[in-house]
Amino acid sequence: MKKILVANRGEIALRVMRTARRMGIQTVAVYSQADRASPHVRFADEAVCIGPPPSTQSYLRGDKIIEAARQTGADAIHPGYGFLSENAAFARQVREAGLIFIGPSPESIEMMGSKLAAKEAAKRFDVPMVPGVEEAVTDLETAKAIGRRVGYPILIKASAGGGGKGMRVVEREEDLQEQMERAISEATSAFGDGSVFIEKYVSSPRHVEVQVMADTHGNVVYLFERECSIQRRHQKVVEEAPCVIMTPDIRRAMGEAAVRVARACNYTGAGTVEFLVDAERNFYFLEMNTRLQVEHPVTELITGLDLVECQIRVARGEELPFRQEDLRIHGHAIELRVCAEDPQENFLPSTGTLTRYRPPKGEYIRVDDGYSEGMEVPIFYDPLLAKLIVWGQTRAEAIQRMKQAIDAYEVEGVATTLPFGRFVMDHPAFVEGHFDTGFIPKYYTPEALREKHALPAQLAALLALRLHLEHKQQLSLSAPRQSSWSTRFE
Ligand code: MV4
Repeated sequence: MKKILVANRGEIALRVMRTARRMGIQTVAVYSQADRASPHVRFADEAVCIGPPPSTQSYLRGDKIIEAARQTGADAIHPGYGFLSENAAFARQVREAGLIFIGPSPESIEMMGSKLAAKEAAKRFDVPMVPGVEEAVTDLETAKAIGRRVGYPILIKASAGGGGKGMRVVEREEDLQEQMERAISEATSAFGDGSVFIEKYVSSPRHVEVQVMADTHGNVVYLFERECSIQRRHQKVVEEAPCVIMTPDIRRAMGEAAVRVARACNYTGAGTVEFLVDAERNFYFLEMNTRLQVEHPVTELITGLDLVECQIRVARGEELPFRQEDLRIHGHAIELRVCAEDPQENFLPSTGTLTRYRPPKGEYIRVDDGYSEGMEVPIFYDPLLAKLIVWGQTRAEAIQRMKQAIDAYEVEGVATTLPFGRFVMDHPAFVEGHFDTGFIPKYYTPEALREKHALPAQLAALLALRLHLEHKQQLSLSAPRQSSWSTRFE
């Protein structure tokens, strides 16, 4: 493998290219007209413009991307995450063009893309599953029978959905018919596939996922777990590794279950197996993501591995250079997604120019970003500006370092999720590790953030007033109001 084309933009394109370069591999960037001046374009050895700003006309155009690979003589394509990364047809076209797709086979992507096929495969490999069914439910009577068997509330999910898309909670049998009809019609119009299935609804679960890595020689290992419960509308905001509620036994059981899911679909490369964990720490398979994930750096910081390097080695046909028993967890890592969104305004995307952009630096701080000062944040793509990742010997140390890093991060021109990250790091429930997927709806309000901001601002105003009064006092010989002010400020 001599030259890799990265079919992505922003921080992940840069992150993949950095590893490729370190491994002595040439890099090719593709970019839309909105990204001409982007760091990923400047960093790459070569770059090809693939179309207008909207991703449907650029980053989602598999044909143009494969053509760019041909033009530049790239022999492999890394899809990053999002865009074409879990598109089985694209993976197949890459292969048919005689190029290497740095990722799993089209067959694995396809199987895990269907949540029903994934459940069926996982079930055969003895992976714990939420009580429910592994086949499409089309008629009301079957649905009622399942509801009675598993008990309400239940959840109707779209087979072609995933990541929270196309889910409906049903509290009582009386609501079942209406919700079924809606779920089927929504799934049909959103995904072109009306298949739905039913699971018992697990209330207040934690979202814990296991990183797996598989080579083409039959070796599959798990690289431990990531806790991703701090989510807002199915968008993760804070991730950490390891997960605080794990015991060595649960970790091994979950890791081995994840490896079985990977084996069930003949997986190769980097993948993530998602689980729900209930209050009794039972875990249940949810779905498998057949790509490198946004939050992979926390796993890198606790294992010491470079997951992109592993992906490239596996894609070259090499054997994984480690076995399960060689792997250990070192310390604790936390990631905050720094998005151009305004936490004061219901996380509305915030676009504009980065008039000031100074990421923090330090031995235990890693910033994966794709922007620099002076750049415009385009409206066309994902609002992720950067990922702020910190490492500590302990979780408490990691939290402390994250707070310092957030405070040192300077961004002006667009609103970001940095203050929200500070809110999470300061929250007693987070600090104590007592949280689940309900954390944000339960604790977060824009007012809570405003109050936190208000206190330092009030103190600064009071201090300024005091200095002003002291100054005035020095100028006048008599100070008639001194006593009343000093009782207030001292
Ligand atoms: C569930 C669930 C409760 N019970 N399944 C949401 C994303 C998709 N991957 C599956 N999801 C859920 N499935 C059962 N049977 C609750 C969720 C869920 C959730 C899961 C992970 C992270 C955040 C979440 C927020 C709300 C609901």
